[in-house]
Amino acid sequence: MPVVFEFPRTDFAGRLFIGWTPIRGTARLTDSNDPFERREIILRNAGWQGRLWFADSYADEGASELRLTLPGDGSPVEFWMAGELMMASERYGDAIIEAVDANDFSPLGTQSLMIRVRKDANTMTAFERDRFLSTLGILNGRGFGRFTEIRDMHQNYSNGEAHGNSAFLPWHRAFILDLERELQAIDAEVTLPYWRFDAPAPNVFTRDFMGVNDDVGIVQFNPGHPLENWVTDSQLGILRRMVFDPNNAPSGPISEFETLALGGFGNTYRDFIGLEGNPHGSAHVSFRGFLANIGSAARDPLFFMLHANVDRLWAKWQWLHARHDRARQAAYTPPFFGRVGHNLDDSMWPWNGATFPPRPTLAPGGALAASQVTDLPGPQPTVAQMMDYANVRGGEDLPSGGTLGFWYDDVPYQHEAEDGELLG
Ligand SMILES: [Cu+2]
Repeated sequence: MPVVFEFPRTDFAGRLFIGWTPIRGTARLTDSNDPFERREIILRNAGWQGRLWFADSYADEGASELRLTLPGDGSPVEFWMAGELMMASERYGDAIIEAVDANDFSPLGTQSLMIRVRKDANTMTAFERDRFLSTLGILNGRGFGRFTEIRDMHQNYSNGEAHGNSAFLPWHRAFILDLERELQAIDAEVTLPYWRFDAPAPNVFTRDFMGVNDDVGIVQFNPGHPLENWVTDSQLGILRRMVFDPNNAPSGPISEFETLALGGFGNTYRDFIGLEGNPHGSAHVSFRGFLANIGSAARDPLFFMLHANVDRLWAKWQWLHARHDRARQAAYTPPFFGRVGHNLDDSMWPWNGATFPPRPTLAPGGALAASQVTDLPGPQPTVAQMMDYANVRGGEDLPSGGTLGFWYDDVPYQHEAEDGELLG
């Protein structure tokens, strides 16, 4: 094909995964014999699921098509693109950039990719659901897999690092990201779905997804389900009994609207962190079994979907109130007495391996899993590194490497300027 695309960051197999954060790409001509030729092309969507928008500069409003003029000398021409909100991919290659001739629309080149974002577990497709479950089952490996270490990171001894203090949200953001990256190392097309605990999720509490209650409180699955041999702490099965009707939302957790509204927790982090009690804690105790206690909660894979929603609420609150800047007290408030692990520049346990008091005496799991999509936050994340997960403050300085590599299907990307004003 005469038009070739290039992007700063692809995985080991040359695959391109993006989200809502704009990335810079280039297109160039490879077949011209005339260095003074200028060929008009159009970039457009040719996929059947994931949809992109394009722009010729970072600051420009995106559109579903973009006209570019490529010089005959083969030098690359820059453009910007991102996934279109709510139009994410289901699988790799269902989003395609196509370059066509601006005059006769003849095809000149394509690039397949995936717009990979976290989705609502209740509305994800059976295909997405089964891939997610299958990676989870592999990670658990009947109790012999890497999941054991992930589970051990969230124990009673983790309490002072992860709960009841400022870094509750950053710590759990890193924790579920660690799990998601482990899943993606097994299948790069998987993301961690979120369970909206304030809305009915009848498709989640089924025998082919997260299982249903039985009489003794062990979750039941269809035969052959990837989680049917789930083992944690040498015990087979997931102890969970719902105390709500699976066709309704649990009655405890306050709604997303109440969580995010100014009349709810308000627009400062100090107040917003109150969500640790309700809805977060209330969602946990909507069940008996593993989820109801800190020391056992992470034995239930539903934990990670519950926490993906807590994290999504934080992400949405950050977007609503422009709260990604570490320099602003309203975006992050360290604790009064500076408990280590909760200040902006503190590295977080267990990824930092710290075992000196007041940290726990052991640090399971090692470094945070790496990503094919980004170098951030590195093996030993700090509290502050969790804040601007989509690089809304980076602008064009960090075209691809500035994100943590995850997005939520309903949380938009919006550039946040120096003064905290929202742009774009
Ligand atoms: Cu927790």
